[in-house]
Amino acid sequence: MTQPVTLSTAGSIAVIEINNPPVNALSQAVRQGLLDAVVQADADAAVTAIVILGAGRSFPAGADIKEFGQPMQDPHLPDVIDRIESCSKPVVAALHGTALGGGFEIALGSHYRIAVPSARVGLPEIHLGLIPGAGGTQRLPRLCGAAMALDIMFKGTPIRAQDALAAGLIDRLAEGDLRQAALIYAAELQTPRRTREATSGLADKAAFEAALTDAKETARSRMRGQMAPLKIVECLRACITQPFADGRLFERDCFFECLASEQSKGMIHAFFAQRASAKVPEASRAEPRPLNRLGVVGGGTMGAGITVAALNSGLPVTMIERDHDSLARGRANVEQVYDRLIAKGRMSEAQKSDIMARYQGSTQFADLSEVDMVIEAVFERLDVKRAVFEQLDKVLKPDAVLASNTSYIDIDEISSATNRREHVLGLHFFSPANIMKLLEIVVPQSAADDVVATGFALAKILGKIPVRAGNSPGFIGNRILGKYGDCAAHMMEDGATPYEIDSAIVEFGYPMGLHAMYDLAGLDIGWDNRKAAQGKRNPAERYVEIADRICERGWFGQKTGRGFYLYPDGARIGAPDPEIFILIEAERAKKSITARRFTDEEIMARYLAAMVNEACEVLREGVALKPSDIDVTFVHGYGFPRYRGGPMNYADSYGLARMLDDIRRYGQHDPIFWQASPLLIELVASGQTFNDLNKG
Ligand code: 3H9
Repeated sequence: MTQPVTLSTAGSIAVIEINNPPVNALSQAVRQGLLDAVVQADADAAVTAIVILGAGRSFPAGADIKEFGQPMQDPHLPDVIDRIESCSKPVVAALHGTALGGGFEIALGSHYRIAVPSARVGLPEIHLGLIPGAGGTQRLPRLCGAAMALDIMFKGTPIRAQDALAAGLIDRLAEGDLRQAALIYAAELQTPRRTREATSGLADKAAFEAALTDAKETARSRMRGQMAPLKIVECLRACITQPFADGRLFERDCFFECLASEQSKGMIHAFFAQRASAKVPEASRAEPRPLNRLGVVGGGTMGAGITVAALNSGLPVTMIERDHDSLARGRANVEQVYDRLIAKGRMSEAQKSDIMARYQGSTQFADLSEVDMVIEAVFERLDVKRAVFEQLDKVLKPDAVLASNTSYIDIDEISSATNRREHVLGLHFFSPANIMKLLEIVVPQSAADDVVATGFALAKILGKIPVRAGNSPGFIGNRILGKYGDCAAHMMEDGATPYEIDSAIVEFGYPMGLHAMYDLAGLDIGWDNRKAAQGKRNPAERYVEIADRICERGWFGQKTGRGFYLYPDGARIGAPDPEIFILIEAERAKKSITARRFTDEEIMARYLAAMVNEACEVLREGVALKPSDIDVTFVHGYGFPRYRGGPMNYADSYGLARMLDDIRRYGQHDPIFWQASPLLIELVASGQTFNDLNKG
């Protein structure tokens, strides 16, 4: 078995190489190997300096997240890093790939840092509900001050080597071979330089304090409800008020407090769930087809958003519209995205031109004859989509993949318009398609394995988070949304105001409430669907007409200045509308409902029970393959708080038996709506959790 850490020498320089693929995570074996190597090199009289580097694609990308949740084993990373910093000989960290978390903390504990220009460094622990726990909160501010350190730790986004150099976080960029450059650098160095003794970042105490005050405010407002940001602020306060050793101990306590929290467990679950969602049976059975050129049919909001996403990732795109005017509008929709970036100073005209050079527009389907994949993004109506697919069938090359961007429509009904059903799949992009990360990849029965694999390959190219969904109405996300949306409507008719419901949802951790979200998306979309379903609904099922009454008035949400909320003068945040109360009261009166009060707790218990119960049905029918795919869908597409891991992870922590009891209790008044899913009943009977199902 290869050793995870090796020690060799190049002349008088000791080279410690970490080799733990794929990302050199700092497992127990790596920590032990690193410690042993450092002690040995430090004691070796023939060694004048030490270089630490990572084999393969990266310097360590952090602690081994898989070890979290198990008892911590010696040696602890902070102690290993302290030992590195205490070395009597200069230690150089040579960085490439992504030096993140504990990996970057090793670099900060080393005496000098050199990096290849493509390297990125950062402290992303906040995305796992954690704080940097191996000295990062104490060493980083000593080098670059509080404002930048807080920015790095709060955003958690890696920064480029060039920016790290400018901020004094690394000392040199390596030209050419990193190992060679690090050896040359190490040979020049005479004495250790310990970050724990650095003072430049602490010099301006007033600026440090001001940055802490700002960060506290950000933590309380924009990162509301999360524990890690406030802990980071506390650690930085310790950094400026206490000696290094005490600050380090304080950081350690805070780290373990975060690690033990439900928030961190939820976020770590979300991390692995996201990676698991890309692993689907079809992709393990077949290679994706080549994807060098994309076609997009339709230049409206979705088509333009998809085009931008593809252009940004380097793919050339041919956009098809039915006539020259529509095509001009489609191109304008694409250009508008870039023009906004230019106006904000985030893009240059030259960059826009480079990107737009990959764009081609046409009114002729025949111009798609060379593309590898086409995404149809026309109006959400089956007949319109079928007509497009008939055209595509005539012009595309034989192995091209045909995809329909739809949020509801049956992909089988679309694919049957072609003579190549096995080449067709669904892609449900979320709006704005160039921003939202989630992509539901809808797999109809007839789809060939390599077509599905190509859908997942496209997601990777576009930087999207893919989730495999079966071809059932609403797929995973919108189907479940439909159910808890109905549950919210029931509560509204029974006595809760839309504003109380939204406030409970926001309090739970969502960025916005359901009704604010409806207003943003446009109430007319749901209204059209409801009108289309008229006559097909089970008359015994409860139907709440409040939203219909709102739409009948032409109040379609933000775009009309009025929906569930009022948006005076184009306001983006809505204000409660007194007329909505009157309208709701009239609906209650029609059904002789006496309004009752709902606590936030009851609102969320019902809302989440409706969500999870329907999610169980989605699982039982195989529309989602595993509970964690549902978590990914709701965290990345529907605003479910990431620190709760997703609805299924949340249900596990709430207790499935307790949730089933809730559902049965609600069902006493509305047995049709609240039918407990057989899967939930089975799980409770067998004492299993959703997480057990994830493990397979
Ligand atoms: C920390 O460091 C705490 C310290 O402050 C204090 C400690 C005391 N551990 O994402 P990918 C796996 S907290 C274990 O698909 P990419 C990942 O699951 C940590 N495994 O590749 C996947 O496995 P599989 C702070 C890890 O190229 C495979 O590697 N660090 C870890 O798109 C490939 O990953 C972070 O939070 C890990 N740390 O992106 C960094 N990282 O193939 C987290 C990855 O079985 N990692 N794996 O599915 C990342 O952000 C990305 O993985 C990275 C590569 C950018 C590195």
